[in-house]
Amino acid sequence: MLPLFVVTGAFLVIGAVLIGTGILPEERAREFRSLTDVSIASDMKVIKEPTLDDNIFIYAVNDVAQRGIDIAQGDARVKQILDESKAKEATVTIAAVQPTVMTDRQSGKLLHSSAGQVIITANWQLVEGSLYSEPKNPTQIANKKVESHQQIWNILVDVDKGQVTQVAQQADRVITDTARSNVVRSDVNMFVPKAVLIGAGSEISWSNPSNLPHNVVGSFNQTTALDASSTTAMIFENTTDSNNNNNNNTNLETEEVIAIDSGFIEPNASWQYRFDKEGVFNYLCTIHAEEGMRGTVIVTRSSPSS
Ligand SMILES: [Cu+2]
Repeated sequence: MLPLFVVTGAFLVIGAVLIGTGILPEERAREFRSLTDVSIASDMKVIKEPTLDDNIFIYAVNDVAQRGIDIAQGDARVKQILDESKAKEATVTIAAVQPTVMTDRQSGKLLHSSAGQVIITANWQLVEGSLYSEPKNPTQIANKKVESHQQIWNILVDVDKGQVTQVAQQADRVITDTARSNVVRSDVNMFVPKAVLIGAGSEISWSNPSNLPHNVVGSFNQTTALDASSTTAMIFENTTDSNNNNNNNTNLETEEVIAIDSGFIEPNASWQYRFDKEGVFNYLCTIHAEEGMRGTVIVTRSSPSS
């Protein structure tokens, strides 16, 4: 199998490359077919993957950028941001997208910019005013009011001096919507709801009511038989589980990973995918990965009674 973090890494690199071009990412990304056009080889470093206790995802575009994260994490203001986000059970993404590293042609030495940038994004969602922390079946929350919140901080660091030079908070984004059955809304720049739980054979539709294109890219890890009681743990534990040496294996299948790429979902368009087998699909919008635009679909065995 292809480990998820490798694939994810490649997707995140796309985002980083796009940021670096200065062209609107949406325009550039229009040309991409993420799964075929981009080499997986890169300096991209996933520093921390989310766990059940600590839903923080940290990555850096290269080793020098990673120093920016270390510097940022030592800063009191950044610590406060992370503490407050944790209290809200937010999904946090910390992305070090700078500095540029280049090779000096004459000396062959690696050069880098001392101005580092770290983007921290906190996402959290509410259903009828309560934190949406456990994935639910979309039919359970259909017609209920869903609020999706996103806060982004731009942290500038001086990599050479080892200091945070600026902490700037962008305006909060809030999306309020009425949940619809089996629809995930792809908006600026969040998936709402961020995680859903469905039975095998169900179809999910990703709508795009925003004025930007988005995509749905990731690995559908068709893991062993799941039941709803173990699904929460599966969100984060599906990446390296290769030792399914369970003897009680009548319902177990060979682990199989399907790479899924929606291509562009244009404004006012939608895209559907039917999940025939149980498993976990962790995905992101490659264009807005650095803003934590990611989601999860958990597919359980369809209930025999339904
Ligand atoms: Cu997007």
